[in-house]
Order: sequence, then structure tokens, then C-alpha cells
Amino acid sequence: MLKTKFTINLTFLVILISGCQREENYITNSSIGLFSYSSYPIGTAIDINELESNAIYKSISLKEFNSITPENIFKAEALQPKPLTFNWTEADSLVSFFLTYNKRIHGHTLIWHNQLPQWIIDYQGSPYEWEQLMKVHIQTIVKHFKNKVTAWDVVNEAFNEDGTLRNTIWKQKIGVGYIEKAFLFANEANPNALLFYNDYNLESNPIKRNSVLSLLKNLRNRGVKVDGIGVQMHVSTYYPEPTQIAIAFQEIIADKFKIHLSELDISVNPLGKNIILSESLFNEQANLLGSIVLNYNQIPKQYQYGITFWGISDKNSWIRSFYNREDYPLLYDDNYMPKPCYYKIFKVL
Ligand code: 9MR
Repeated sequence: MLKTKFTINLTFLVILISGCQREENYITNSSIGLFSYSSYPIGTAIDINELESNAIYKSISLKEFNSITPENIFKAEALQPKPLTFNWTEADSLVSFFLTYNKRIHGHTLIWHNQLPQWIIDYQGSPYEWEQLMKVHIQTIVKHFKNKVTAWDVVNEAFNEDGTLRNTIWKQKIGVGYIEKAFLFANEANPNALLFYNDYNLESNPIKRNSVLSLLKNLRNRGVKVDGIGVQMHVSTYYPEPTQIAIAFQEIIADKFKIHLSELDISVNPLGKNIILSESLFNEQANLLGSIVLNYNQIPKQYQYGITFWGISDKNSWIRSFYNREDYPLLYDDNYMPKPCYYKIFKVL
């Protein structure tokens, strides 16, 4: 009995070690990162503080990814902290650093209701003056990064879950036409930039997705340039089902919009319970990621803008601080070691 147990354990150990060695080869024996295996860009959100202080973070960002979304420093509070005073220092340094390595820069985000500077929140003006404020904000930024930033999330999170338009400060001050105007202003500032609408739960909530699609189709029918949709993909091992995600992708491409999986992370603890970490938990996460990537692979090439993860290590994910819960949503663990979901991508790309 004892002997059988020992044999099984030994066999298991051998399998485990050889499996680990195979996986280790991906990272130790080659300088080839995730993006080199992919026919479409693979990106990450970048936290400027980590980039400047953490050498491992920096080297992973360069090795594994070829598309970069600044996580916070392109937002209005960072770029225009005071009226008509633009602060380019951090954004310029991040952009020029990654351009040196031929990375694509994705601009996130021009018009949003969060992370606004106080002066915009307090601004008193007519609808026309608000429209001018929005125009100057969009066009100054888009022109500043012309030939550097490939694409913009022009408007972010403008819809409610029931499909109605969110009552943002922009809608209150300018009216429902603010989304159309934002796209027109961005296009005027750089006709070569790709323009995206970005939102969450589009992969799981058909009501919200249909509203977004009908608004964007309407804009496009009237000659407004809208290139694609950022499907954020803050998903979890519990929800949604891969089939729901596949349906979302099919509906979006049927309407001829590019798809950016723009903020992908996979929560393993969406309900904030006390969890026990296990191999099966992380395998489940890896399997979901695998099916997301396989579904994305099915999209015709012209609609594949790329897949962007919302960070590198679990340690720095927005989820832990925002929801104040234990979670492990990204490709690397707290010590910057690749997790099963990292290895899974190599198998499905
Ligand atoms: O990851 C970002 C986090 O560091 C910020 O504190 C937070 C502030 O709202 O924004 C996070 O990023 C969000 C993104 O800009 C838009 N979609 C939801 C993301 C997660 O909240």
C-alpha cells in the first residue's frame, strides 16, 4: 500500500517536473515573448510608477507585449490638470520609451466621467462652451501624439447596464450628441488614428451591447468615423460563459467593427469569499483564457485589433484595491512568476 502510494507520487513528481521544464523553456531558453507567437498585437496596461521603479516589470513589458495602453496617465486629470495647462512629462516619457522598442501605443481615454480634474467638474458654461472645452481637450491631446499613438478610446463607458445612456457630466452639459462630437473632433485632429468606443460587460450583457452597436452604427451611417469597439473583458471564472463571449464577438464583427479586448483580466474570486488557492483554480482561469483566445482567433484578421491585459502581475491589479478583495486576475503572480494562464496562451495562439 505504502509502496503504491510512493510510486504514484514519484510518477506524479516526474510528470510535474518535466511539465514545468517544458514551460520554463518558453521563458528561459528563448527571448521570444507572447507577442511573437501571435498574429495580432498582445498588449498590457502600463503603470508608470511600476515601470520607473521595477526592473522585472519593465523587462516583462518589453519582452512579452507589443501594444501598450497607459493605465492612468492619459486620463483627463493627468493630462489637463488645470484649464489649458497640459502636463505631458510622464506621458511623453512613457510614449517615447515604448516607441523606441517599436511598441504600439493605445490612447486611453479621451472622454470619460471618471478621473476628471476638479476644474472640469466645477466648470460653469453654456452647452457651446462645454463643447469647446471638450474639443480643445480632445484635439490638443490627439494632435500632440500624432504619429505616435495609433488609436484612441475616444469615449469610455457611456452606457448603463439597461442600455440607456449614462447621465455623465458630458451628457448633462453638452447633450446626447456629445459622443458623436467627440468622435468628430478626434477624427479632425488626426484622420489617421483609429477611433474606438470602449466599455465593460459588452461581452456579457446583450442589452448594453445592442445599444452601443446601434448608436455606433447610427454614427457611422451619418459619416462619423468609428473604427472599433473596446470590449474590456473584466471577466471571471464564474461568468460569463465562453459561448456568450463568442456570440458577442460575432455580433460586433457582423456590424463591421474591429474588436479590441481592451482590459482583459480574469477574476478567480468575484464574490470576495475566503478562497483556498489550488491548482484547479488557476487551471480553470487558464482554460477560460484559452477559450477567449481561441474565440478571438476565429475573428477575421481585419477586425483583430488585439488583446490587451489590464496589467502584468496580480500584485498591481486594480481589482484588489478597488474591490478590496483577495484576487489573482492576471498572467503573473505576486512574484512576477508566470501562471498557468500565461502558458495557456502559447498553446492556443
Ligand atoms: O486600472 C485603473 C486604476 O488604476 C484606477 O485607479 C481606476 C480609476 O477609475 O481606473 C482603472 O482603470 C479603469 C479603466 O480606465 C476603465 N475601465 C475600468 C478600469 C478598471 O477600473
